[in-house]
Formats: sequence, C-alpha cells, structure tokens
Amino acid sequence: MANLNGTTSDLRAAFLGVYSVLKSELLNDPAFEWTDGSRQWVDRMLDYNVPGGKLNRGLSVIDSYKLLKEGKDLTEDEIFLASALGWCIEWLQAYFLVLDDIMDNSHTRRGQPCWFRVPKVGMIAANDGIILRNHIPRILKNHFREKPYYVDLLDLFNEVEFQTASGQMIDLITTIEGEKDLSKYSLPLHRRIVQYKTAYYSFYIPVACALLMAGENLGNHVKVKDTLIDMGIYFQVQDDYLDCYGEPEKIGKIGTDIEDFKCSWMVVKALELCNEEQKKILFEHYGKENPADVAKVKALYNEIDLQGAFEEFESKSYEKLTSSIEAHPSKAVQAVLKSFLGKIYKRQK
Ligand code: DMA
Ligand code: MG
Ligand code: MG
Ligand code: MG
Repeated sequence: MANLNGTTSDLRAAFLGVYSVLKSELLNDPAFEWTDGSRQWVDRMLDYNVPGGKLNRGLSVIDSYKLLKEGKDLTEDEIFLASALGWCIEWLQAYFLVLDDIMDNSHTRRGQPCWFRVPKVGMIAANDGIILRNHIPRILKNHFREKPYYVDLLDLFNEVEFQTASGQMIDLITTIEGEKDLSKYSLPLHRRIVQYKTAYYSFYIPVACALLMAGENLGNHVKVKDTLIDMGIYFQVQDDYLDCYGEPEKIGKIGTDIEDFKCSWMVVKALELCNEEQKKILFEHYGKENPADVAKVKALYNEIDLQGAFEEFESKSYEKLTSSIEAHPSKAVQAVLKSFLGKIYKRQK
C-alpha cells in the first residue's frame, strides 16, 4: 500500500486503494446471491458515482485524525480505518448526489452525464441511490463492529443522513409548482436550508468521525461543531455562486438553480440589492426553463454587481471563521479547522 504518511498524491493513491478493497467486499457480500449481471451493475454504478469527485470530505477524515494525533505517524491499521470512514462519507455523498440530480433535473456531474441520464439507467438510479445508502452500514459492520465507538458511528451517520434529507426537503418544497413565491425567500430561510442540506454531511461528519476514532466523546465538542456548521454554510454559498458564475469545465456541472427556482444565496442577495423596478424583472423571469428568461436574470445579477457582493461575503466569512477558529482552546483542533478553511477559501471548483 502507498504510504499515507507521505505526500498528497501518495495519500490519494492509498485512499483509492482502500476504495478497491471496500468495493470488492461489497461485491462479494454473502448476504446476497450474486449473478455476473448484478455484480457488474453495482461495480459500474460504484465506479461511476463514488470516487470521481474532489474527495475532500473523505480525505479530511485522515487529515483530521492525523492532526488530532499531533503529527504522530499513523499505523497501517489506523490509516485503513480512517480511510474506510472517509469512504463512508463519499458513499453518503454519492447517494445524495444521485438523487439530488434527479430532483434538480441536472445534466452533468463531475464532468460526465448525471447517472440517471446514462442510457439504460434512468430511474434505476433511484434504487441505486438506496443501494449506495445501504452500503454504509455494511462497511461499518465489516470494519468497526468490535470498536467501542461502533454504536456512536452508526448513530452519527443516521443523524447526519436525517439532517441532510430534511435540508433537501426544505430546499425542494420552496420550489413546488403553483406555489412559487419569491417574496418568501430570505437570508434566514437560505441559512436553514444550507445548514441542513450541506453543512452536517460536508463539514461536521468528517471531523466527528476522526474524533470518534480518537476516542473522544462528541458531546464535548459542541463548539467545534458550531464552527464547522458555519464553514459549511459558507461552502454552500460558494456552491450557489458557482452555479451561476462557475466555469462548467472546472466545477464539472451545469448550473440549474435559476431554472429550478432555488432559494439560492444569489437570488436572496439580489432581492436585497434590487430596486422596485429590478425586483419586477426578477419576479417575472426567475424559475423559468426558457434560456431567454435565465439570461434576463443573469443580466440583472451583473447589473447589481452580485459578484462584488459575493466577494465581500467571502472575505467577511473568512475573517469571522478565522477568529472563531482561533477561539478554540486546543491547537490540534485549530489545525484541523484551519486546514479545512484553507482548502475552500476562494475555491473555483
Ligand atoms: C446539494 O445541493 C446538497 C446535497 C445534499 C446534494 P445542490 O443541489 O446545490 O448541489 P449541487 O449544486 O451539487 O447539485
Ligand atoms: Mg443539485
Ligand atoms: Mg439540490
Ligand atoms: Mg448547487
């Protein structure tokens, strides 16, 4: 196995090595009578949906665990276990993304067609999402059953899944056909949506996994959780910004938030900056499939310099997050949080 105490590219290679191990265990799961066809389906579905992202969430379990161990070299076993937890988070993400792309009617993800758009997949993708979700407790059972923190891990994944699905629900019910109402969109509503749909599974769970592995009680780290949630909110505002202004070649997906009438940070901020006349344009054209309507909304965003407003939000968030990080008593915890913030500040993808 490549050395996970070494460089970043070694780390990625070794992390991907653990993926192969976990995948082959799942493809030989004795709880199912496999056929060649079913095994090939799951094999291809996993390769298509699980390992192709930035892997930030997964890799940060190892990173965080290492920092909590204050730089001591990790044993092979610790590296494998931290990687397996990292992959459980990547599996969780794959599960949510496969279903999110169906619900958001998206086109591409990670530079390729969304899974449900692949020929012969279609709505089988819905069940594939359920399969992905069910792989998580199987991985945990295979590798953590005997650990004193096994129950806490199961509970953590359950809680975070519930929070994420609840966030997705409020993201989706604001866009119900016939009930679209821009005047309901506000920063507090946006905050609620993104806290639940993104922050717990993207920022809290990787650190929580590392803390559990290090023998910590999660109840003693509420302040760490609060900082991570704020970081997750900042991360989703970036996602909302990139949906409109990101380059599809870099972010690997084509934005659909304007068409989908999403309660995005962009539209919420625009509502705040618009005069009455501009508001009328927004009310008329937001949430329509037609490219001409989308273009009208984007032209308005340019007119009110929404990019400038975002840059201001970005630097203010960075300052606030930095001081909240520096208020943590433990240097190891500070290092974990700073490493996260460094990875996402001014991200282009
Ligand atoms: C992402 O929301 C949240 C989850 C739980 C997948 P989104 O629809 O803005 O994500 P993306 O822009 O990646 O489709
Ligand atoms: Mg989406
Ligand atoms: Mg979505
Ligand atoms: Mg988005």
